[in-house]
Amino acid sequence: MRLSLRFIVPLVLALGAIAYGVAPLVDDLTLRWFVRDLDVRSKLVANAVQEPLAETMTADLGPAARQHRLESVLGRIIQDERLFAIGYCDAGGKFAYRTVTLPRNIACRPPGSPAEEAGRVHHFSGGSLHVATHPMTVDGTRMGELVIAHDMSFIERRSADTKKYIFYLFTGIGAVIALITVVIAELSWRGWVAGIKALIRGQLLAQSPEPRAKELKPIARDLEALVRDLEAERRMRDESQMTWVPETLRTILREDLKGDEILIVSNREPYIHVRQGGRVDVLRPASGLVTALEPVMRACSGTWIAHGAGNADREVVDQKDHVRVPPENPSYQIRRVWLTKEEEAGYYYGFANEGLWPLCHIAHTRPVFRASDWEHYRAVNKRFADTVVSESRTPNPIVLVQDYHFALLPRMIREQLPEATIITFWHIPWPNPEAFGVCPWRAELLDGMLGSSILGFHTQFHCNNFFDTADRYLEARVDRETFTISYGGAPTEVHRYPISIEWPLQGLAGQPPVPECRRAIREELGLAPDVALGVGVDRLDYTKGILERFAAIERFLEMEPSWIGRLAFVQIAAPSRSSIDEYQSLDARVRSAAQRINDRFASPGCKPIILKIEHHDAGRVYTHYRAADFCFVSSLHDGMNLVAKEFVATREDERGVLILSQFAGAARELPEALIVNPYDTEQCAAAVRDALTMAPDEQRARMRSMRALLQEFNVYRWAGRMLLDAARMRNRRRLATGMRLPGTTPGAPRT
Ligand code: GDG
Repeated sequence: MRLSLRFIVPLVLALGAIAYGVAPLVDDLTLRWFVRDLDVRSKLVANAVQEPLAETMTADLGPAARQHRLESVLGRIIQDERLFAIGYCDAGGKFAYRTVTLPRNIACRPPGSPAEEAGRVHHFSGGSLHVATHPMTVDGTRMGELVIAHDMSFIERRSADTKKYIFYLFTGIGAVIALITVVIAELSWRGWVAGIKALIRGQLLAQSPEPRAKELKPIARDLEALVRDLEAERRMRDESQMTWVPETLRTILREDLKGDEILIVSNREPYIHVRQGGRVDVLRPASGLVTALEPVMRACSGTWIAHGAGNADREVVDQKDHVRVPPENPSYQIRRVWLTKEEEAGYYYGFANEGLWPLCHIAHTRPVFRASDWEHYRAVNKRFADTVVSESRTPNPIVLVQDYHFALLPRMIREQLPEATIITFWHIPWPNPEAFGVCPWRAELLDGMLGSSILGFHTQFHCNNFFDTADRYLEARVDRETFTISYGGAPTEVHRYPISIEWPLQGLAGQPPVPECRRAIREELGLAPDVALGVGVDRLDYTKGILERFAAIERFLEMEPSWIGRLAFVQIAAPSRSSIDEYQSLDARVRSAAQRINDRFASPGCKPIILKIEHHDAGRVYTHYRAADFCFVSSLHDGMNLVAKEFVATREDERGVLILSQFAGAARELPEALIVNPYDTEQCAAAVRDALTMAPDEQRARMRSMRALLQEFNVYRWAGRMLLDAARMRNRRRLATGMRLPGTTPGAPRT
């Protein structure tokens, strides 16, 4: 049905019903008014004839003369056009006179009948008459009764007219109301349709225009949620259908990003040149980040900007500090940024690693904030921002900023390249607002990070903490529904991108079979073939909970002395940030704890703790994973923890048990591990016992499930999801700048 008819038809029906109900009421009312009028009129007539009639009836006249006079008196009155008939009843109750028009069935009332107050209505085939009787008295003596009949046809005519007018009135009112309604409805409808269209387009283009009509606000909210859900669903479906290999990233770059320029900024470089003896070697630091992002770089021939930290780095760069890598097949370039010793001490060791690292990890190590470190941090961030700008060939590159070393960088880049798509990934946890709030430069850090287009954390928990922190310390609009924070007008999307490892692990290719690894490592460590082996692999860092892990092993051996001499735990601890006091102290404490436990529980040929504080190459690390019966990850706090994932990935035999701290991001993805609280020594010791006694079938079931997850969510998917989100943003921007939306401001959304 047409929109206007939808309003008119019910209106007409309602008005018709009202008119139908009102007409008889009005009719009845007017009839009563008229009857009352006729009563009064009859009384007037009766009063008017009272005197002549009394004279006639009392005069000394013969019957014929009296009759004649009576006719003359009453005949005059009957000339009134409304007065239809008249009669006079004598004292005996008989008509002494009646006009011929008085219907026969109207008779005189019996003598002595009480006087009538009002007339009666008589209905005849030809119409209705109002008949009133009035007693005629002379000197108080009742002589007879006057019967006066009024024609009521005029009332019926008027009643018909009234009905007609009521009909016209309602028709008129109906027409006017219908017209106004239809015009308003039509205008509102058009407004709503235009508003909804703008909303839909705004949503699809991430413009989120404020609906002009207030009544569209609830629709806008629902629509926003719907579009978001649909988009997330579609993304998830598309992502699951893709096979995540390096080639997939290349396809995304080619098809979704249309070959846009990509720059990566990280503190650590993907290749380090070091002079060893007389020759320059190229080292590739074992890092998940490099594994994930290198295929991106190789595919787009982009530029990776990093601190040139190798002692031969300067020797191999060109005049613009570029070096092409990978050495065997150069396909992208590193742009090295040089830092003085003071800058490195202030920016890297100082503010980043003595300030931000303990600030973001709840590991009960006090952060140290020095104004001089902060100055270096700011200056180095600025240097990197300027480098990004100078390296950028286009006004809108995609810049992938890595980690807590560069919190200020996004805003600094944004100021110089407002069109850039800046994706910042924060590899470490984000604490709650109270913990973060102790930083003297908290607002500056938040402001810097919110220069990003997209801000990524490993877990939703860290994203939520970031929302709370921004909400607490900035005048920002935090929208948890759309995962955006608007600060200074432009929104930053905050999303969860759990990092992962490559699948399958390339390093596995050269690995001997698991039984061979078990045999080789035990032999190497001087252990009997049947000694159970646990493994821990970490940078030597206080957040990794190495001391808590040792305490658990110690407690386990106290609880289960039968395992003394049958269990060894090998801890690989790569030296890290060793110029920082806290790390030196940790080194000493770890060594002494290992010594103490070994002193207590060592037996011939089996030390319970085998501590290897040195860097191992990746292959050696994997062999240890494969040789172990369990892997113990006891981080006090960890963004993700790749060791847990690597251990699972190396166990194609589907054996081995993972003990995993509940405070590592990985615990959210790997619930099949034995999840522990590293602060709870008893619980951790019990987990060691459970791991050592777990039936092979259970080990297999748990491993299989964890391996399936890692296969599906590998590191290429981690990088790919960020690139796809960048592509989605850029696409929206292109559409938005291509077609200006009604109701949107000319300030384009940030991408
Ligand atoms: C940060 C976050 C997040 C360790 N020792 C050696 C060695 N490793 C390798 C491991 C693993 C990597 O280092 C350590 O990665 P984690 O994830 O465990 O920890 P962080 O270094 O603290 O990394 C963390 C990560 O960023 C990624 O976002 O998961 O939460 O803190 O790959 O195998 N590798 C070699 N020799 C060693 O001695 N080759």
